Amino acid sequence: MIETIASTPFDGQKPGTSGLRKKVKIFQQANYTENFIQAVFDVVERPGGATLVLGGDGRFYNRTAIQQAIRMAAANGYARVIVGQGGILSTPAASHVIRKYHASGGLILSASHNPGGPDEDFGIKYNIANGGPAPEAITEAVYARTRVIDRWLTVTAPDIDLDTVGTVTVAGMAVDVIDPVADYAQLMESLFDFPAMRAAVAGGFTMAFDAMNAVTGPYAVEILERRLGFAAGTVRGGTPLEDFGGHHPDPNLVHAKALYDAMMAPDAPDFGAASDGDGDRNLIIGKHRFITPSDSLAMLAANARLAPGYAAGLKGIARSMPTSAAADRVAAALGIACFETPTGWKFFGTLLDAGLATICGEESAGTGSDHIREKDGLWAVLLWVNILAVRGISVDALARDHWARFGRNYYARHDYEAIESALADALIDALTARLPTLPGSTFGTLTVAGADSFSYTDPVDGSISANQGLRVLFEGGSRVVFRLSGTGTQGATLRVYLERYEPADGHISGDTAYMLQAIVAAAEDIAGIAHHTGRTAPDVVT
Ligand code: VG1
Ligand code: CO
Repeated sequence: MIETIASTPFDGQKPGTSGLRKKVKIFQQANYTENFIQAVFDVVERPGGATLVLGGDGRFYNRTAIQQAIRMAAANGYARVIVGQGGILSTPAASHVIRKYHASGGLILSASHNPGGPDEDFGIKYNIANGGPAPEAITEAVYARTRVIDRWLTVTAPDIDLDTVGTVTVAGMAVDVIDPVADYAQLMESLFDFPAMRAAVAGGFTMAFDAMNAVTGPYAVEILERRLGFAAGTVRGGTPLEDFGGHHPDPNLVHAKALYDAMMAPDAPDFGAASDGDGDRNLIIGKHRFITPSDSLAMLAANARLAPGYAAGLKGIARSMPTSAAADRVAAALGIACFETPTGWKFFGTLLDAGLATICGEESAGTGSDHIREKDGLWAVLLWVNILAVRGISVDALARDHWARFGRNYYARHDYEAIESALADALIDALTARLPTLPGSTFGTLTVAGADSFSYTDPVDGSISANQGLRVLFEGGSRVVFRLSGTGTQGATLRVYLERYEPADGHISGDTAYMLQAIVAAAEDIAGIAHHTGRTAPDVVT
């Protein structure tokens, strides 16, 4: 029997860059999680007899939210729910399962790279039938609905056994508990040259993979250790924990420092990688060579044909605006289009669906392709291993070869976290006002060629997204970008993206921090970060 529970709206249920993210304590308030899920069910399109995919990154509150979502799905007329065993589905696996089983959409319970646990973060996002994050038109409609919602629907039913694979019935709705790894592993086998990779491993190619006690552990153990034959122990932090062992499951040089140190040690393995809370990000570090995510996108695109799934070549490349222009140079050399989108994977969906782009990437360690509609951490790792196995060279040699051909985009991101929102807004407002005066002015040796607030018109559906970051472009291809994060749960986070281009015949083997010094100084002069925020150094440099 369907029950209607009276409720009243909560403020602030506005999805950000990737779904609704808040402290667990906020989600635990009576009706809070239910209001948001009901708002999704109230606005999303679905045919009669629709299937919903459900899974999360296993963080604290995952199981509670999943049990409640199952009852609510039954009350809202879904015919079937597909849920990962233990309530687990990595974000890329969820995207694949939505597509494979022709679901009308899915709820992914994750706050991705944010920390987890009773005092940390939780998140919910909705993905549409193509497997990708709901576009802005839908997230806006969900938000509008949360502001007037007055009830949510459920059924009286006990929690299901999430740990046993099989089908159960909840108030007449079928719930399939599936192995979260099997479909995904099969997809990876269809894209990559597993025999070549197995041969490389058998020939002594070694690797360290840090799953950061997040969702990718079981996927990585199955694919890397069982199917490719990497030694037991190749996967570190392979057990998903509700609090990620107290760490931020964010694969960058700060939070994956242990992996970085191991890769810089004299006895480092050939290849190192890590993934984030929900498995959609990747960090790539070769023996004694860190690869920036922007470079990784460019290098993967340049070599993708070496993997069977991409042997026919790429249709196009897409990158988010703050991501370096390294991929643009590869696209130009390949004679294919390169698209520049706002931050967030939801902007790649239309390009992938229309067949305009094959590979996409973001500077924040997200890379993926048209095999699904999310970024995919393990996919990027496997494409790297596939390329290295076929070419038979080291990461360092591949990088040097790439820069010698395309030039090098030195790159770093400086994050200033938990700034008081009013101060961050004042900085952005002042800088926005200053933009028109910047072209032609000089900062040290740098001359401003152009400055604007990035606005994007989707080439497929014509939708416009304005205010997506402030860009200051210097002569010669260097630049600095400023934007505020849309995933944080505390105050504002200012992201400053720094990029310096050196042509192939320029200084391509420099130290990144040294090569970016002039851009860092210009960024401070242009934006007045210390003046506005009182901060004289970033909290995180990646
Ligand atoms: C950040 C990254 C962005 C990424 C988003 C979601 O957003 O910058 O590139 O798409 O996180 O990634 P923001 O608004 O905080 O800069 V994940 O792995 O959290 O789903
Ligand atoms: Co993520």
